[in-house]
Amino acid sequence: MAKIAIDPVTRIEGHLRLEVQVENGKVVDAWSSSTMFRGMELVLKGRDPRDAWVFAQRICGVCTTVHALASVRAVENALGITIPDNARLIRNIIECTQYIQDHVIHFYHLHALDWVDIVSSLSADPAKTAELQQSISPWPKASPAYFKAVQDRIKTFAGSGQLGPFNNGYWGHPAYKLPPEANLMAVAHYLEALDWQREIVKIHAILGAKNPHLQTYLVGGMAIPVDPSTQQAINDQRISRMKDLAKSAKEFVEQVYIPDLLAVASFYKDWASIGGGVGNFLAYGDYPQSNDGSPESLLLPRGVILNKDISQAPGAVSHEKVSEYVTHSWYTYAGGDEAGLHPFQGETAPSYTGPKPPYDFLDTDTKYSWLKTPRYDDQPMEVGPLARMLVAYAAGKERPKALVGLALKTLGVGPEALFSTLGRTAARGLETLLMAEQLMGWIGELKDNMGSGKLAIHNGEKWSPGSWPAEAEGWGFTEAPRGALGHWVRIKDGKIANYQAVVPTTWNGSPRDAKGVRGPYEASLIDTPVADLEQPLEILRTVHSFDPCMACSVHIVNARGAEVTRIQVVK
Ligand code: NFE
Ligand code: MG
Repeated sequence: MAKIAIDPVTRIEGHLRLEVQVENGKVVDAWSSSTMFRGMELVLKGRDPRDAWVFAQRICGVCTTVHALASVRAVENALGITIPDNARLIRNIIECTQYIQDHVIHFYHLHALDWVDIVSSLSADPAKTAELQQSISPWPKASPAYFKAVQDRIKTFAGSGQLGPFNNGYWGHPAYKLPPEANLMAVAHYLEALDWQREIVKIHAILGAKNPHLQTYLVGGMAIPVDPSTQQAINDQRISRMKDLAKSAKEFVEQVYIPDLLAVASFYKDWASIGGGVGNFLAYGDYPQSNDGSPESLLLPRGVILNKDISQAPGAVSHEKVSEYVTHSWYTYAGGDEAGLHPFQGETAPSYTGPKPPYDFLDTDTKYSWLKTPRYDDQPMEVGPLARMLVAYAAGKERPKALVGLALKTLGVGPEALFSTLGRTAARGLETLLMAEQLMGWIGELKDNMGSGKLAIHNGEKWSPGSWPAEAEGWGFTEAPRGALGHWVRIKDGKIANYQAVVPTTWNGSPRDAKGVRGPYEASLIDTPVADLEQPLEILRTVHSFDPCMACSVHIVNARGAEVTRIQVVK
């Protein structure tokens, strides 16, 4: 029996520590701890609710814009404010662009090196790599000379003794299974994706003035005018620029990401039975196709799946069933730490009781994380692309169902393979394709509205606090790239009385609840094989498949004891 700590887990956003107990080469227990606290919910108290989105958006530097969206929706919900159609479309386009950029970055820059051995790519035959590339996709960057140039670039890095961004990998680990040519192809796409992601996100610059942290949200709509007759607004020229960007984004997803995903997955089918997790899935759903505010209007449906049961329609979701526990978190609740609180009654009272760094292990019988523990109807829930694709699948949504079916058929595995590390990673890719297919449509609808003189972008009817009730409360749901995101706001006398964000990584990375039930990261690591305790590559595979973001999920970093990754082993 050995216990290891990985701290910090890298190629994620923020500070995550994992403690894992290993017996006979397999994980038998796991604890997930966020080692950073930020307190953004406290920053929001007392402010004008119309300003909340500007602050809430700073919860993260990765998923940024979804916090602005959840925030304006929460305030609109509290005050009964509706938005014009153009605002709905612009919000959809912004969010969809974010999914596509974020998922591609995750696959290539945060997750691929768990499966792709950079050092092995140095021994690839560039001509055979070109053959492989041409056999899986019509992507034009496919010549032997191109792959030779990529290989030379990596050799120069390696020759200088500096692998740069590829330093510190577990190269040569026995769990790497790709042939050298597949490794070289993936490395080429890692580098291409760095340039590609900078282009697609220009849609954010067009609609939001910049990225990250877009500037054009407003309670009641958006602050970017739509007007074909001026240079300062969304006009025909900007629409066609966005269409060009959407077209090349879709090409990259279709011709690079999806073929790579399937090619890599075909070597790692054993990961279709590892990393399953809690088996419950929650999706708030998103991308309204109309302005009626109904769950039925959502392109990605809302629903809850229990015990991996996708044979029937997902259950309905009510925000009232969400609660957060702090039994194992470094917070206290005024009424005691055993009961969960609904976010309207939520409290953010930090109370660190953990060890002072440097320390060996956390006392996981007590409090051990800055993450709270969200539960839905008292159950742990996995959120994210897998949850969304499963809910869409179970709801019988045609396109998601077809994409999931196609992937399963290509890999020769059954639907049970979805409940795994591989399923999580595959679902993210399929969702990216689904969204890349949608993007052009919303840009087209915006153009059509403009053509027919529908230029409204903001509904100012209830803009003035004088028209608000003395007290109001509201909730805003979105689906952030990493999963279900909710903001809850209570407004009193025109100011924020309480603000709570319950975030995807808080759901997935949560510590145990009051009953001792593990969160999704913790549960998914059970039974994971670990070949080498000093190089826990397999653990990274599963935890990376969730795409952790601790910045979002804890919303003070202790500078003491700062180290570059520490793998600590006690045998
Ligand atoms: Ni900071 Fe986030 C997303 C949100 S987090 S990345 O997606 O909301 O879990
Ligand atoms: Mg919170």
